[in-house]
Amino acid sequence: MKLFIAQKNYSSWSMRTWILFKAFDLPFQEVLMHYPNEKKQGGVFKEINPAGKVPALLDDDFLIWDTLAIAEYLAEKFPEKKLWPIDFKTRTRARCISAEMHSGFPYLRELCSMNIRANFQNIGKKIWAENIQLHEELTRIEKIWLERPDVNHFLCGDFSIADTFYAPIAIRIKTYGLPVSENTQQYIDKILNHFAVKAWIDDALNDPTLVDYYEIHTENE
Ligand SMILES: N[C@@H](CCC(=O)N[C@@H](CS)C(=O)NCC(=O)O)C(=O)O
Repeated sequence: MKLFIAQKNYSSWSMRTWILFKAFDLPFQEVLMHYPNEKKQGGVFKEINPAGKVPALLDDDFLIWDTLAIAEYLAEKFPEKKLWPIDFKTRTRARCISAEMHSGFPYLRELCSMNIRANFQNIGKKIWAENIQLHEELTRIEKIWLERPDVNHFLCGDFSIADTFYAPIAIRIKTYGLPVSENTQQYIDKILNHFAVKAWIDDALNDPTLVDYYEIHTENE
């Protein structure tokens, strides 16, 4: 299977799928695409996916696009790996919170775009002070994380697809220095220390390529 992703420093949707492959030791070949130098509307990766987005997965000649659909495809293709929790209701909850991430939190996504190499503490304070909607979204995320079975567990017990959906949020909270509870910080530490997440972060830190429009905050720090 070929997994098409974009630069690891910036591409949070690519990250979700990539760490899923790594965490569950699924076989894949990574194909790194590059964001164009200028921001364009309408999906820039049309040569690999008619929807123009990454991640996209090619299994022989069968294309699967969109993070949630890829996660479901992998869960069905490798049932023995248990990518979703085994228990029916826990699995349903994992699907609910993954879907909520997939379709929600527009302010956090827009205002605090992922940039793993960066340290945007100052700009983060400004963004936090000026955007009440961000407070509401972070409160909701903290509630989801607080509801994990135990402080030492992942979101639905063992590491699952749900954790891959929230891993880039942990990175954003760190990069922008967003204020969170001790319990939230414990989840952030746990997810950022997962071997698959660490592997992605290491690759991002070692990638020198810059995408100017994702570095917009750098000028203001
Ligand atoms: N709903 C899609 C979103 C994917 C997405 O927005 N990917 C970004 C990279 S993180 C992308 O391809 N951006 C390029 C563009 O929109 O032109 C998914 O879940 O996979």
